[in-house]
Amino acid sequence: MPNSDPDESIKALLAGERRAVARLITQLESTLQEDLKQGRKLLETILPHTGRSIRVAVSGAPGVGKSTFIESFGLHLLKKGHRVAVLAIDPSSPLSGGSILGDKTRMHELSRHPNAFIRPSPASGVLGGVARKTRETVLVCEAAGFDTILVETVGVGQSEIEAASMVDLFVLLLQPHAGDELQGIKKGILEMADLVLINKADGSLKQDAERTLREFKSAMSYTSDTVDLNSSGFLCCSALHREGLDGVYESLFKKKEMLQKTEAWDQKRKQQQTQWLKILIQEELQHRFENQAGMKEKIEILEEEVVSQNKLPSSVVENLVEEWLSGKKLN
Ligand SMILES: Nc1nc2c(ncn2[C@@H]2O[C@H](COP(=O)(O)OP(=O)(O)OP(=O)(O)O)[C@@H](O)[C@H]2O)c(=O)[nH]1
Ligand SMILES: [Mg+2]
Repeated sequence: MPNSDPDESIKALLAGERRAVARLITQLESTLQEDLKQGRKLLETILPHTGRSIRVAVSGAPGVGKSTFIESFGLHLLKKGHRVAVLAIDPSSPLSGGSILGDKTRMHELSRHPNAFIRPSPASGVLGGVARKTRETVLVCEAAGFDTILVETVGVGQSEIEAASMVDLFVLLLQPHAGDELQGIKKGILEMADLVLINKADGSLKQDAERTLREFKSAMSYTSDTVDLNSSGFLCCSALHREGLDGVYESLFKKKEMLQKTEAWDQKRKQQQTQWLKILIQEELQHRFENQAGMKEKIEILEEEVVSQNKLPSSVVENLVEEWLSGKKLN
């Protein structure tokens, strides 16, 4: 990591220079404490410039068209004068780089545009977890003037929950004939959705998509008492043919206005902030505990003792933590 002049870095970041943005994110994802410290210091300096974006998760089963949608909708946003950052959360992303890198070919128009910034998921091995890094990446992008942040979730399950904990609005993509798929989608995910889109509403699938939308809406009105049909949007679109995107845009920004009027917007962000703090406390403690000199070996010995000497695990843990907190060398 080059030791660049912090004042220059700040200027470049606030001016929205993509290289400076990428550099700080890399620093924050580093496994070296020195890099992390420097990165955090920079991030703290630019913190007053964060928070002014609309943060949107784009979620859905593999192959539903999330990346294609982000390319089309991203371009639509650019046309409307927005600056767009695209991030990904992929809890399985290996150290060699995130899967959205491959997607850059799918987002090739967007990735070349000066007002767009695309960043793959942090690797799963990074200190502090993938979601924590992505939260910080959101802040960096905001300080650099990106006013719309799109977060693509990869894989089904954990990444959706994590994305939901850091965005303002949650978009769920479905396909025509999504009946079976819907059964597989946890009800919780539907309840998180501010906007449900039936994608691929084009060609021979167009009518199917419209029927799926009708069926879906009516099924929802019977089965769900928590999904508010009036405040959630349900639309058809074609990411590939770039159709229906105006409706998506309007729905999203209308919902944003509505939430901001009722202060639900700020409340949600405050809640997310305190939740983030709690997670960080847990992670930091765990990290320090596990990385204490001799801890690994000590735990191995205790595991053996719990089994062979039939010791009570809760007592063993209590003693171990006491020993750790007292600052004594482990023996
Ligand atoms: N007909 C049609 N095909 C689409 C549409 N959107 C995406 N596709 C196709 O669906 C396939 C999957 O699209 P992706 O955008 O990669 O889907 P994804 O959800 O990002 O997939 P993963 O990242 O692998 O989970 C590609 O072959 C796309 O061309 C659409 O609106 N209409
Ligand atoms: Mg994709």
